[in-house]
Amino acid sequence: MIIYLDGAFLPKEEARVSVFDHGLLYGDGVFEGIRAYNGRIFRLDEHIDRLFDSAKTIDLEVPISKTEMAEAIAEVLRRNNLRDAYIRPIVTRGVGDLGLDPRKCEKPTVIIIAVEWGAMYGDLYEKGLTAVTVSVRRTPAEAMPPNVKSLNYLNNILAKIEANYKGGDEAILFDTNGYLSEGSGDNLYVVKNGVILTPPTLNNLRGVTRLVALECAKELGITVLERNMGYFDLYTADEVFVTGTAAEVAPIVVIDGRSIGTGRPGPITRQLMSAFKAATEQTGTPID
Ligand code: PXG
Repeated sequence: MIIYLDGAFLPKEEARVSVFDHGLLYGDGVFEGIRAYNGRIFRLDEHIDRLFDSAKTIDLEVPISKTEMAEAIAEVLRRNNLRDAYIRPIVTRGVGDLGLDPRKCEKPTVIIIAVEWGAMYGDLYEKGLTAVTVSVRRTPAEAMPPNVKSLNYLNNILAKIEANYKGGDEAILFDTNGYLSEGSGDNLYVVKNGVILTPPTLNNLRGVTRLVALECAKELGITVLERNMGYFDLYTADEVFVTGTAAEVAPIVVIDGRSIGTGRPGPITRQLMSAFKAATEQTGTPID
């Protein structure tokens, strides 16, 4: 396995970062999760834009350009002979001292890891996932904007831990106002009377898959409304599904023990699953 680290392409064993890197010490850094399908990187520009926007928000200057980042990502895939992959670019604040002041960090660390990875939920795409709502709230935008894909994922990890204890495949988080936010690593949608409802993106991550799913819905002639929602909307939905680079489009059929709709993946979710699959097969930035 070849890893990109600060301009070099190194074997996994040699790709090491300092214990004084603020990415490790404070979660001070940003990352992305990108997929490649059949030799093409899916929505590469959108992911790179979001990486740079995340960095901008935390006042972190990415030491390479967007074009160089795109080229480095493609090169990692080429060097590892990967055509279907999950790609993880990371930019940390870099090496500093044991104080949190980022001015002590001279230069950001840039890492790109790529691994072979298929469907995240296996046979659950057919059966549907079980989800549980969790007590931990999504970090409010006025504290740490959920739009920043930062290296501090403890908010999401606490949600995942709670879901694990409660026996759910995925966690559903509310924000501090009691509105639906998102899953631990994916965006959330409710289908009611043929309309797709999804929370506005102030209290969740502006997912790239969300963007694609909404484009697919538009092409299919399905109305999408952004709306603040609560428990009621979730439990009384005809269908619920989540989207993410890792999860892709995944149906949720049980929430907190309640069966959602028919208890089977619904027709609108299924339509979006195939439309999304087609998009991954037909578009993307070629690796070569
Ligand atoms: N919300 C959150 C909090 C995320 O982390 C998404 C939504 C979906 O965004 P995209 O752009 O991927 O459609 C994400 C991204 C995992 C894992 O292991 C998932 C993400 C990131 C890191 C790990 O499930 N999802």
